[in-house]
Amino acid sequence: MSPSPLESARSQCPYCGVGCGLELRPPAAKAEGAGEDDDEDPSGRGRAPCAITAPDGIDLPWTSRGDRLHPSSLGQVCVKGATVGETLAPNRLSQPLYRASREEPFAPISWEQAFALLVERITTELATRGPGALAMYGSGQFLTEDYYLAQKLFKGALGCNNFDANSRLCMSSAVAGYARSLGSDGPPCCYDDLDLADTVLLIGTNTAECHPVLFQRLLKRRRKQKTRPRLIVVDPRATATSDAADLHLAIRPGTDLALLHGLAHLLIAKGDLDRAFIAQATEGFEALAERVQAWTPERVSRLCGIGEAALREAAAACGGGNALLSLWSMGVNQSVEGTATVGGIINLHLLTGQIGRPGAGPFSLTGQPNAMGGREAGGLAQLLPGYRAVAQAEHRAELERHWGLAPGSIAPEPGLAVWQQIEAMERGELGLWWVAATNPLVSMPSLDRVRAAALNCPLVVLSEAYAGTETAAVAHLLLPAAQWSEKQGVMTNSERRVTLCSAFRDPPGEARPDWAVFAELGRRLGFAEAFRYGSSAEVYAEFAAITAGRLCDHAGLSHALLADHGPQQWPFPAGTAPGGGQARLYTDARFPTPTGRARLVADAPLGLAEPPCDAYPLVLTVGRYLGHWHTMTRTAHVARIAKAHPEPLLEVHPGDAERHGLVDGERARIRSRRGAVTAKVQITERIRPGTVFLPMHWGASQANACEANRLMHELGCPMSRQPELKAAAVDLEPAWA
Ligand SMILES: Nc1nc2c(c(=O)[nH]1)N[C@H]1C(S)=C(S)[C@@H](COP(=O)(O)OP(=O)(O)OC[C@H]3O[C@@H](n4cnc5c(=O)[nH]c(N)nc54)[C@H](O)[C@@H]3O)O[C@H]1N2
Ligand SMILES: Nc1nc2c(c(=O)[nH]1)N[C@H]1C(S)=C(S)[C@@H](COP(=O)(O)OP(=O)(O)OC[C@H]3O[C@@H](n4cnc5c(=O)[nH]c(N)nc54)[C@H](O)[C@@H]3O)O[C@H]1N2
Ligand code: SF4
Ligand SMILES: [Mo]
Repeated sequence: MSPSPLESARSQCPYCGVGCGLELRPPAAKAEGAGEDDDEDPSGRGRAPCAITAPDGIDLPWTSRGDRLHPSSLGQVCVKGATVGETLAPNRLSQPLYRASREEPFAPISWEQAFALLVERITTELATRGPGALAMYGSGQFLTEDYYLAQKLFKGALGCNNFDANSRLCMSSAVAGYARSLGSDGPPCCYDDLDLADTVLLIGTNTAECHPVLFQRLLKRRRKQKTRPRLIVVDPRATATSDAADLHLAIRPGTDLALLHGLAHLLIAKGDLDRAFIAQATEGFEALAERVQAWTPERVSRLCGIGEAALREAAAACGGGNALLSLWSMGVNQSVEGTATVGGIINLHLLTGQIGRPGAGPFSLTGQPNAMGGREAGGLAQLLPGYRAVAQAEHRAELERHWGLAPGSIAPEPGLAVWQQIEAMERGELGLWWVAATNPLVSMPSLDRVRAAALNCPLVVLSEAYAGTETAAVAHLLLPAAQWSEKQGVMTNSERRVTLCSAFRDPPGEARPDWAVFAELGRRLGFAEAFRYGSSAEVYAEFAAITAGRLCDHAGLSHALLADHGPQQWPFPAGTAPGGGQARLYTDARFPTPTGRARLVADAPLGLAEPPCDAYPLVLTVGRYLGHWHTMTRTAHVARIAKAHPEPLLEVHPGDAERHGLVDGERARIRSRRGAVTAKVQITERIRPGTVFLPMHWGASQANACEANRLMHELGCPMSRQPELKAAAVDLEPAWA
């Protein structure tokens, strides 16, 4: 699988959903002077490191640089992509480990023994309690092939829809919102729209730090065109993103939907609408007009805590026939009204006809590198592969035919979303909780409850690439995973572009690709034919065929085509010529709803699930730093990143700091209804009064640990089941008090 030592390899960056192309070079090639012409973002943060330090050639880091041939990123990278080579070898899990109880230390076992344990547990549960006692919690960091085989194994072979993924914490409101308004999931835009938009509305997204290469693309155009695009940022904090904005609406957390209704109110009041588009391509205008009537500029500006003039300015920039591009991520999705807020964003586009046109559309920025592929492969508890839904009988029947299963094999009820999996464990209803490529003991809300629930499950399995993660502390069986760079497969980025990620290094020790583990288990559970694959290319070929005729049509794609012709956008039906994928969806203003019309939705704004009160007077919001990736299993090993972000800081407004007796640089205790953590205080005007911010990255196993999610609650959006990970009510006090 590995290329000869001097070749370079091409892949998609395994971090964020921008999905930049990377060109990877082995240590020897680097030593020959490669890297001097690195292309990186103009901020200068992306320079690839000088990597050769160790004496022996095997574990030397590969180096990476932007792949100029990749159409999504055109050679750009950020600091994470540029340093990924340094993260691949250190601290890996290299053999299966097991312990019968959490009181014992882990001991090595063979894969043979590991599979025997899994088969025994699964067959026992199926025979006694049934498939409902099994659950898997996977990840947007799976390859599409990993995702697809997990669906085929759980939802198909085992008749168990309890597969959910960390995308539940990330993209599920976008998935639900697109489906509700447009009839299907699927971001309709492409990155070229960044170069064509007149107005870019960045709502609940710190694009500069979390999707840096896209943000640099916006800035590059601004440097050239001065007044275009106009940038409007909606975020309770000042961020590197809002620093570049023409207009920063620092709204009170949880008031996004009211703001969006306020914008719709102004557009309707001024008749600043695309009436022909509304008449031909939408439904629900009257109900929306009635709903937003009450959201007057006065009321909205008071509730959101922003000036009325700013609100009017934003409405004028969104309307006026301007090409409007909305970008959003977790500040919108991670909310009890996440799906409704996504609907509010899409409303603006439908009212102004700004969708399916160059430079325009509602563009959800996906977080993880293959969150999109996960959606395509059916990787949430209510989905099936090919943008299909468990609840639809004809979709289940199609999959049963594809998979050669008896009619009725796929259970008709959606499975347990991840928080429901936690509750099921609390009640003792799960006999197997299999976690793969995610670290829930850092990233889930209500962490103390998650920990106790996991300890109540008799077999917790963790498929993981690295040793010593927080989730390993609650596991019985650790399966060493071959990770990106060591397994071949595809990922889809935010603009629906599919990139083949090649295997260019050998996995450590006995580590295996996740898809190969799922296939082997399927064969051992009695599905020898259905899970007989010679390679991941065969797995992908099967998946691609299943998507034929669906919106996310991959049927014309294969590993071979992607290797020969580079990354391609879907829809890509069979017979499409390379480069012939579709850049934008809905260019004909027809939508995949029963009527062909998109739906204007009109929800009542509800605000936060846990609003501040006398006992917990502040809103804690939790997000990300530029350099670190989630729970730091990879980025903690990069010296340059650790130096840039040595520790978590609690951002507090000066007035709040004074009220709570806090001193800059000293430690504070942050308390919510669920627990308390401490962190160093950073007093700053950049955060809204009444709001404080912590990063999500430092779990219990890190130096400077600060388990922010012990404070967060699990209440989620009723439509998407996405938890409100952006807001919990907290109180502060000096840590020495
Ligand atoms: N550097 C880095 N980049 C990443 C990741 C990473 O770990 N590190 N992870 C990737 C993943 S999986 C994801 S999902 C994305 C996340 O990307 P983003 O969503 O951009 O990142 P966050 O920092 O979680 O949150 C974005 C902003 O939401 C704001 N916010 C909080 N509450 C509200 C609110 O009520 N309304 C509004 N409008 N805004 C609010 C926060 O102040 C924050 O600045 O990043 C991806 N890229
Ligand atoms: N309060 C708060 N909480 C949040 C968020 C927030 O904004 N605020 N954001 C949420 C969001 S959007 C997300 S996406 C989650 C992210 O949270 P997690 O998914 O828990 O974070 P990661 O650290 O990316 O975890 C991925 C794990 O998979 C391992 N891994 C890497 N590659 C492979 C592989 O190929 N196979 C296997 N088996 N393992 C592999 C890594 O070592 C790592 O331990 O956090 C969520 N939690
Ligand atoms: S912007 Fe995202 S995909 Fe691109 S190099 Fe940075 S982390 Fe990787
Ligand atoms: Mo995410």
